[in-house]
Amino acid sequence: MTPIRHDWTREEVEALLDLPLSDLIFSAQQVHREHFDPNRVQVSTLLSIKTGACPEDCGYCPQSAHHQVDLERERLLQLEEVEQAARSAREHGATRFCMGAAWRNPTDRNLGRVIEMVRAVRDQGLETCMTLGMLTPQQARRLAEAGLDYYNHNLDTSPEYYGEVISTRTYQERLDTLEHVREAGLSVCTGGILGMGESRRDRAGLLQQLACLPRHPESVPINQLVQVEGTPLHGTEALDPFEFVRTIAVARILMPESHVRLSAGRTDMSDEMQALCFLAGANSIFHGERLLTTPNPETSRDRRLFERLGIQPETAHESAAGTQPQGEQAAPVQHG
Ligand code: SAM
Ligand code: DTB
Ligand code: SF4
Repeated sequence: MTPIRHDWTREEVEALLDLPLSDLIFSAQQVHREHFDPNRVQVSTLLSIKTGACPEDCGYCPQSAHHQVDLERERLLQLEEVEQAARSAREHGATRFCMGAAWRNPTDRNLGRVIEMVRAVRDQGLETCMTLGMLTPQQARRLAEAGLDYYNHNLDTSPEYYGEVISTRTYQERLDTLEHVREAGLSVCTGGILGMGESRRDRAGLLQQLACLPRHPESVPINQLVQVEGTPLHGTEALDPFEFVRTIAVARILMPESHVRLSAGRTDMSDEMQALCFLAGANSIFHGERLLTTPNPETSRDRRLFERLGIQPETAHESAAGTQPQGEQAAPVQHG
């Protein structure tokens, strides 16, 4: 069994990224099969519960008030609208419902309203995930007490490249929120965005940060930049698709027990590219025709892709088993 490490050096991570692709995928597949059924993929659906007018200046994001983007702002949704969207997500096969708000951080009053949403979505038998910006330790505890399962808070890129993309907060603030989330007992979802003009060394830096957290995140979303007109990163040179696949494979090797999510950007990927990502160890996706504000593949295309690849969606029970403390997971699935 591959040991779980938290002491990866940047050079070690870069050496993995530099491997011949075939060797890299082979290693990633070996690790993947030790810990997961390779033919199962966890499925989540996203809903933007508060859209646009965000005070942060993230260069990739259509929801920042700093950029001129053609986007309709929406206030915090009503509870009934969230309940309806969750019902539809469940009917389309999602086991987790992820709610995102364009906030730097929630106010305590807003937190009260999102807590009602967590309770309502849980009552429908779905796992819950929220991404609301920075949290204080007390806010993280309130969410955990309400029964929230996951909190998403991305590191996005390497510590050195972060300032090129965002100026309104620091990398350390991101790490602090992740610590508050972990200490509150929530499952952690954190990853990044590729294709923002970063170097391979930056991608290694992001992966090193994630893999050297005191406990690996249960979920690691790897997004490909969705280029939106009016954002500063619109027009960035597209990333070589193999570079994206390599990053997924290295995330799988570094964090053997984590779900690695093939996240934003699938609309721009061929079915063959997505299949390569699954081969490299990706084992979760966002399903549903919208991410937060941008398009995601049609549900019929995803269904057909799963059929063609022989992939079954993970059940809620299976995905909950993956959130046990590290080294204490259920016995790995045997194949062959
Ligand atoms: N405001 C909160 C925050 O930033 O943590 C939560 C919502 S924010 C939209 C969630 C994540 O979406 C960001 O951390 C970023 O990684 C991702 N994201 C935003 N815009 C994106 C884009 N154009 N392409 C890919 N990922 C994007
Ligand atoms: C994550 O890593 N990707 C999702 C989710 N976590 C919240 C968000 C992607 C957003 C893509 C741009 C948009 O649709 O606004
Ligand atoms: Fe705001 Fe989150 Fe978008 Fe940054 S990524 S501008 S914090 S919504």
